[in-house]
Amino acid sequence: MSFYNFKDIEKKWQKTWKENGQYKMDIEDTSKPKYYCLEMFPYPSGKIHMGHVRNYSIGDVVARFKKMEGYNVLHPMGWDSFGLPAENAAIKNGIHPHKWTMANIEEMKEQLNMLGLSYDWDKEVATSTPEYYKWTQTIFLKFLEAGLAYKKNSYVNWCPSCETVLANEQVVQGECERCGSTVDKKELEQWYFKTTEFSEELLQDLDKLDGWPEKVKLMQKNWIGKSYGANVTFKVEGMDKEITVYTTRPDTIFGSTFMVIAPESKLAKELVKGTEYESVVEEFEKKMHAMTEVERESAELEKDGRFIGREVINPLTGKKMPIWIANYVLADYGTGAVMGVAAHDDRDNEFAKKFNLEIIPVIDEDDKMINSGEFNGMNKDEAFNAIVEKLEEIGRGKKTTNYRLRDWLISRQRYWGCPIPVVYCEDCGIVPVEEKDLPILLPTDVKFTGRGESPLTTSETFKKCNCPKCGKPARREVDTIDTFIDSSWYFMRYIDSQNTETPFRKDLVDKWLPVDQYIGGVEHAILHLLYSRWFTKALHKLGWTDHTEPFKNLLTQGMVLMDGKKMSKSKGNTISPMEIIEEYGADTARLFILFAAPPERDLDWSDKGVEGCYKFLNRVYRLVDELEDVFENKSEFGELTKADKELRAKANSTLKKVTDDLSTKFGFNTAIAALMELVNDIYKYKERDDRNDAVIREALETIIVIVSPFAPHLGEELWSKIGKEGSIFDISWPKYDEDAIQLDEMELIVQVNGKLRNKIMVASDISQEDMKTAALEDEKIKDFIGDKNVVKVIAIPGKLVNIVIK
Ligand code: ANZ
Ligand code: ZN
Repeated sequence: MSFYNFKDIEKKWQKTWKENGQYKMDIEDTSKPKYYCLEMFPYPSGKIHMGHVRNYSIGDVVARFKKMEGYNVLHPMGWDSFGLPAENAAIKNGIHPHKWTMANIEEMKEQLNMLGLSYDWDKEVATSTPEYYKWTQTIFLKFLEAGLAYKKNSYVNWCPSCETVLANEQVVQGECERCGSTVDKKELEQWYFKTTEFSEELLQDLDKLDGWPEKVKLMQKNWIGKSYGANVTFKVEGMDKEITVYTTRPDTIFGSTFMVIAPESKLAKELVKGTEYESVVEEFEKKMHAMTEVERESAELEKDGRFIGREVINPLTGKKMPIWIANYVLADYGTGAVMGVAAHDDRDNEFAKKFNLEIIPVIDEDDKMINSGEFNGMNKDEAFNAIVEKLEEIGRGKKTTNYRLRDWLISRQRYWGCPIPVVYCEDCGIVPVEEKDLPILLPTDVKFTGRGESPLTTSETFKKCNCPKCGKPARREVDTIDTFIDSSWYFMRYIDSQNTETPFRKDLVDKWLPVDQYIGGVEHAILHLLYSRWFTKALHKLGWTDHTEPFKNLLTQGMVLMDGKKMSKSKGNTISPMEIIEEYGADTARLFILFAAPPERDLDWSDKGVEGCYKFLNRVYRLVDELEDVFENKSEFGELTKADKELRAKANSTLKKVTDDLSTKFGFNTAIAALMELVNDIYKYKERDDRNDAVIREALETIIVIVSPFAPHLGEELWSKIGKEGSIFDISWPKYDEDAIQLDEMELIVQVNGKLRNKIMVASDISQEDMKTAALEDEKIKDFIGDKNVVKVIAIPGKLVNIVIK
């Protein structure tokens, strides 16, 4: 007799797996179908948290199950290791970011291994290593060459606390996604990726992603924000100038009585140049800088603006319309100018009321056009087309579509990121670094002041260089690349992580993409997933891969909660995975987190639940320990009793259910529940005097196989305990015996007035009462009974039911 010594068991198998190279896989092996199981890689903060445990336990079950199902499974792990925390640690503790990061990676890797995760560490990547970022730079240069990367001057989101610019996606409700500070605006020349190049593909291809949650697709769709409308051109009165507006409602043009434009636009400045309104625009623009884009787009925004002394002429009514600057008009959406229609747009209505501007309704309650000249009486949808046609005819308009999606601002004024491989030369301008000179390494002689420009400006060795084109002294770009770019292609690098010639081999990536199952937090629904999709499309366009979508199936796991609240350091309600592993073992931690809730749902932490899972694993261990002698004889099933048949049916139907739960629906919690039932049944069965060893062997093996993806250390231990050679993870997932399950049922003959009327299937252990009910409720029998009276029902156990009617 022995006991469930999880500490020794887990240590032993982790060591054995490592020594045997258990999880190494050959990416070139084509003898089996491929399966790419990927979990979002972590930022190496140094410690894993429960969210990681959940994410990686889910992935590990999928990877182990798929391998046992016969796939060649790629299951890699790595590190999203550039980013601000390393730099902040450098400022605070004087440790170099590289050193801090590498130490954290070592620590976290050890923790992941303690969870018994089946990663092939030969495929590992860390985005902050020159071996990785060399290729990020190569890709940047390819994008630059193809016009997918460019530099422009614009108003950007600026976090005053992180002292860096942020992409639109990184501004959450007006606040910095990282630190929560209110985001400012700043005019800067910055690098962009042309995300808008693929707006339409990014939208259209969402339809192909059947394996993605609808809510994630909807979030992306809204973020891309396609709208249909027209560009309409207005002449400026008394000036040789035209203004084009974008409108989704050309049908309302007869009701347009004023024009509003973005206060910070070039257009506003041009219109007032040399007039008394110059200072009006200047002052109002300053006011706008204190506001975020989100505030300005919000419906609650109190409308404000200024008349700027000019008028335009409405191309259809010929009426003069005053031009105003207004806080609710954004410079970089549409054309930055709007035709104000006070009667039909809420924002324009509020604005017109406040400043006493004319309000003309042009559509009545029945959606019929009024006050609209030749278009009167038309339905508004008809008028939409008719008016656009008219505008096109007179050369004043054109049908257009617009996207909310903007280009992606990728430069960051930070040290711990991938250097942008370009130099600035007085004579040649922006010059790309030559590919043979990559990687441009991060210098080590920088000062972390925590203030001002990129820390790279403090490195003399870095800044100075020679122009690759003309050889004259030049200056290196000191900004680094947004870390979201590092994580936009890591799933391709895993496939060919040791390649020293190119980022990856095309044939391998073509074979291994798309990722068959991607698993991660829903907080990445827009940023990371959209960027990765864009990257795949961009690389496809450049001929680097045949694929246009990176992730075939996506599972977004729920959060781990504590008393209904998110676990977080600031709330002081975190539970450390290491403590749980110490006290109960990794297998218990994994089992609990997979059992407590379906993966997409939030999960409430419960000490009782953990305790319960621990007890269950103990129970499994004791059961095998007590019965292991049965594996010493090789007896056959022989003549089976009813109890034998029932246990066989239970074992096989459990295997069937678990196979189905794991292969089609991530039913981890229901699979574990079924396993628990089977364990209970064996506990009862083993007390019988007439127990059958072959039946017990079958049931126990089933339990061990089923428990192994969830609790791999215990699965492996029990497998060897019952005398099996080799790893349980090298066997094929067993097939259930359909006949054994059928034994659970029997054919029941149903007679009406002594004549056979139907045969129905019922459980073989059915009671006499249930036999009668089953017969009476059968549809065919009901028809025979019709409206006659049932006088008597006779049940003969194991055989038939006779219904007497009159
Ligand atoms: C006239 C009009 C009448 C409008 C009406 C709407 C309703 P979406 O659907 O989001 O694309 N607009 C255009 N450019 C703008 C900018 N830079 N800043 C703020 N608002 C802008 O919105 C398109 C509508 O938003 C456009 O259609 C325009 O107002 C406004 F009854 O034109 B509409
Ligand atoms: Zn030059």
